[in-house]
Amino acid sequence: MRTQIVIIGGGPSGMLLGQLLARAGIDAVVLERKTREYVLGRIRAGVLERGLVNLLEQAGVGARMKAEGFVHDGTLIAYDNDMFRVDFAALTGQTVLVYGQTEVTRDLYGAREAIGGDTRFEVDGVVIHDAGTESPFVTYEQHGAQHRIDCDFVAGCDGFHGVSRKTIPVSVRSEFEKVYPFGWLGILSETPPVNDELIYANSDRGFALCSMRNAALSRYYIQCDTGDDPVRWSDDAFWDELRRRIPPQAAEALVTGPSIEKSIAPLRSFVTEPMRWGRLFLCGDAAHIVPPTGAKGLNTAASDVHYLYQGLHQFYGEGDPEGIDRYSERALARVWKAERFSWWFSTLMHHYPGQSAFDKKMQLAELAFLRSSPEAQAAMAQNYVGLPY
Ligand code: RFL
Ligand code: PHB
Repeated sequence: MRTQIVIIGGGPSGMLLGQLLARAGIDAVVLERKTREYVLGRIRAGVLERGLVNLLEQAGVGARMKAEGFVHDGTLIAYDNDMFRVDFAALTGQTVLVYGQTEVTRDLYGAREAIGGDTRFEVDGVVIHDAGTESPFVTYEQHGAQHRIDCDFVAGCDGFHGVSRKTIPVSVRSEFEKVYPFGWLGILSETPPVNDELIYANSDRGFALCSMRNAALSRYYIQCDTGDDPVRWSDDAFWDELRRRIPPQAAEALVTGPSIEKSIAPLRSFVTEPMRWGRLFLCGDAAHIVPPTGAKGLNTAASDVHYLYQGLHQFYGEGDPEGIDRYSERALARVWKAERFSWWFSTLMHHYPGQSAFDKKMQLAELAFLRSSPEAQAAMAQNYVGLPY
């Protein structure tokens, strides 16, 4: 068969791109390795920038997000048993929306089904052929049968472990990586959030984050060792450790309960360049990873989708390749700024194994500066709410 765009990966990047293309009358087939239930079972991002919110509205999936998402106009930063607030709305005139990636993906699946979009689940052995030529095609296996799809372009939206990035020859690919010496142990619990805004906490015992999905569903994280295993953490042990890392007034207000999900995520900064090779475009985690501090992963995936969608729209609508030709350059310019912010915020907030007393003093001095300087807070807020596309 033939389609205009083969999208590899049915995560948020692939589904958002598919939906925007469909609304512009551009055909795409989405190939996803897992089942729909598996994808929707992954608990990931929770904070959406305005740019992503706008794109979801443009894709026609804004209704539930608008009704159920929580507008956050600031965040709390804790250190030394105390907290201060960064007021996004006052400093930037903008806010963020707390609405889970699971719900975003569910809404996108619903919308794609409603328009009869072609999404193929449980595909195996995806191979991208001839991406360096004018006539690429993709082969894969599904339920024991071999398939081939010819297309104009391939969008590699298959996450960090996908095949798309590896299809770009090593001779043209440069990779930049930093692996942090810790991970995040996260739990989801059906308890009211400890606070109506997120709390990012720097403590001598390690970083902690109090987040949420809705008024009755909380998401908490604590920094852990990279080799740690979630099964070694009982719920009680998690809650006790969280209480020790957040200021006393938050620890006292914390409502605990059984966890309904518990997992560990490693922390990594990673960028591959270029994000385009011939007729293959990389989007989202397939091209870059950020540590979750600052909530930039899904939001940076969204800015890629924006640039790629604009480029394809310009190509099919006006016959002008300028947008796809400049895709990699435009996407990377914004990616690197999100990388910088996530790296800065991670470095500021975590306890590093073997951290010297001097390094700890540097973190505390920077936190004290951030607390006292409206200009420093404005720079932080500007990055947190999302840089313009
Ligand atoms: P995904 O979500 O990894 O989706 C890729 C999809 O491709 C499929 N796939 C394949 N399909 C076919 N053939 C193959 N060979 C394939 N290989 C893979 C996979 O099954 C999958 O369905 O990438 P995408 O779409 O680019 O989306 C990126 C986001 O998921 C990611 O950036 C965020 O979740 C990162 N992130 C956060 N981002 C934010 O913006 N705000 C946050 O608050 C935030 N919190 C987080 C996070 C990530 C976390 N973890 C677990 C990594 C919190 C955590 C704990
Ligand atoms: C989340 O709610 O999962 C979350 C929120 C903010 C972050 C990272 C993760 O910086």
